[in-house]
Amino acid sequence: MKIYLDGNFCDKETAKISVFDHGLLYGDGVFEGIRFYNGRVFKLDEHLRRLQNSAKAIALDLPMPLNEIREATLETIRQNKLSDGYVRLVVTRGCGDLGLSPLLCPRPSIFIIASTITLYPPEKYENGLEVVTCSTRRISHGAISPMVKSLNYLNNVLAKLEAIRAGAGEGLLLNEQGYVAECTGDNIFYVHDNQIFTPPTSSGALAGITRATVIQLAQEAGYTVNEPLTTRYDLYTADECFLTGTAAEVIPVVRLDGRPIGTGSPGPITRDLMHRFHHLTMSSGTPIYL
Ligand code: PXG
Repeated sequence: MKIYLDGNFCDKETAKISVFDHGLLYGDGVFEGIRFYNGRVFKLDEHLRRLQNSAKAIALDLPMPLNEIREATLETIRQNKLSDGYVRLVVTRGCGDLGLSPLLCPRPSIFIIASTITLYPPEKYENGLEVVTCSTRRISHGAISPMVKSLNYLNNVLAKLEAIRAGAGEGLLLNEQGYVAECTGDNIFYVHDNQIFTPPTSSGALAGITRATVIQLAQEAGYTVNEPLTTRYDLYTADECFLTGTAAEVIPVVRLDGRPIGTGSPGPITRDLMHRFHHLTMSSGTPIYL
């Protein structure tokens, strides 16, 4: 496996980051998870734009222009001769000393891994996931913005652990006001009376690229999509529910906190959108090999 690290390609064994890197010491950095399908990178420019915004929000200067990061991403996939998989693109604050100040980190580091990812067992895409509400709340806008895809994922990691310990496949995160934000690495959608809903980003949902894609696909298919403040009651009483994310794609949810959602099986609108999403991933994106 070839890893891109600060301008060079190196083997997995030699791709190392310093123990003085502030990405490791303080979670000081940003990342993107990007999928490629059928020789094309899905929504590459949307991911790069979000990376740029995340970096800007934490006052991190990207180590190179966005078009060079774009090319490095494509070249990393080429070096590994892959046509389907997952890219993890990480920018850290870089090496500093053992103090918080980012001013002591002269140069950010960037690395790009092209590999594969499986978030949920294939069976769950057929039969649906069980989700539980976590006691861990989504990080608030008053702390680090939940819009930033930062290397600080401990909140989400602990929420995921809660879900696993409760025997569920995924955990639901509420914000500090008790409104539904999203899941640990996915956005959430639900259906009432053939209309589609998803919590607004102001509730703490990441502005997911899959979320935006599914909203657009749904609207093009003639569905109404709204983004209201959402409570667990809205989910418990929904006809259908599903999650979206780069790693998850579109996956049905059939139980929340022990209550069956709708019929307790994946619903028709969920299946329709899964199908439309799959079709789009297979027929669009930035070509890797020209
Ligand atoms: N919410 C959170 C908190 C996320 O981290 C999403 C929603 C979905 O966003 P996108 O843009 O991917 O539709 C994410 C993305 C992983 C992994 O390693 C996690 C994500 C993406 C890729 C891989 O578990 N989370």
